[in-house]
Amino acid sequence: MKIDRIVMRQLRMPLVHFFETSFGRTHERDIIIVEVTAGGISGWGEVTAGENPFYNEEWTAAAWLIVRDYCAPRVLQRELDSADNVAPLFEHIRGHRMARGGLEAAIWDLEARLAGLPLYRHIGGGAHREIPCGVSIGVQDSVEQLLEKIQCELAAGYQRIKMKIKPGWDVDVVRAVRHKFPAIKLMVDANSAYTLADAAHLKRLDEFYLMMIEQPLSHDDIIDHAHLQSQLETPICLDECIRTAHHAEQAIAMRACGIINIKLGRVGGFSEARRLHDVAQAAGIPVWCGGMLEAGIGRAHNIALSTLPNFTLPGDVSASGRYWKRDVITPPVETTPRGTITVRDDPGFGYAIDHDFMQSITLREETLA
Ligand code: OSB
Ligand code: MG
Repeated sequence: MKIDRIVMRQLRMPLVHFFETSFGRTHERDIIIVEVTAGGISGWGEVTAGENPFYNEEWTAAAWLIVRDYCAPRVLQRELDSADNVAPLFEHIRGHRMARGGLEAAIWDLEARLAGLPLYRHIGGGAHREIPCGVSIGVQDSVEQLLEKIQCELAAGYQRIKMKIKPGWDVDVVRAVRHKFPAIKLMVDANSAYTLADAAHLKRLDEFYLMMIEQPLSHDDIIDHAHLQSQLETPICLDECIRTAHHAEQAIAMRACGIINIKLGRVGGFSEARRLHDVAQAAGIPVWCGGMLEAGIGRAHNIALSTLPNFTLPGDVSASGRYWKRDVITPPVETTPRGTITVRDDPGFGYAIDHDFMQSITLREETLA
């Protein structure tokens, strides 16, 4: 396969509801879509970086430059024998895995289409034909609002609820949720808002029999998480800390977590995501697929990834309509009343691009050849 053209587009998409984490509130997303073309066939990828360098060090404006000036030149007009050989071409670049992963995933999608295969098959997935879905609910303006939102998501069939926590919005709020919903699968995500000095406070969450506490401590500190895990009953799930399969090996060896959230962008694409999946599976550590408020292309890639066998817990991949009035793919991603997404068998990521709509929300576009 030889890529003869790359088109980068930056889209602006307002969220249906704002999304608040411990690091801030997002009202609209600025999303980079990468289209790679070989012999008239296009593959598509999405860069999952946020608008600001607050989740990790990446953000949209920087990711644009990394893709354009560092990643694209390494693959354009070059004979590639396999999408699996793309990530090593980007290893020379430090960090910026979401930017690297957006282009890498597009090339996996392209290769699947050239072979006439659905992407999930092409990456070796297909263990699940229906993926179990949970939702991630941000910090709300009031506890009543949060309870109402949870009620609404449960009514839609979602199998587990993740709520964001931060100092001042944690133990008491979780208590209120548990009181109203004693039997649901419930977990919390702190996005690195605490330190080891908060260990006793976090230990108070043990009484709510949560499925897991996601990334309570620093975004780059596996060692502190190991110290915390030794003091908690509740399993820790690592998100931000795990950028490579090797990080997962280290975290597992140190008993820093009992569960891992895999995000395609955070680890730099499908090759590393698969390796990480395999490392966790061999160690008996379950994984689930995280989300970054993706538009349809990133969402569809997450669905494909979630069909690998060790994705045994409900992830954060949910219906397009929870995020967007209109998505860039047709049909939009929808869930069954059982709180699952049915995997589609069309070639590539399985959905059609809504080109006219995408064009109408494109802020800038650049063609590289
Ligand atoms: O930590 O999982 C996270 C959104 C933005 C940044 C980080 C995270 C999230 C989510 C949302 O939890 C998941 C989603 O619904 O896409
Ligand atoms: Mg998280």
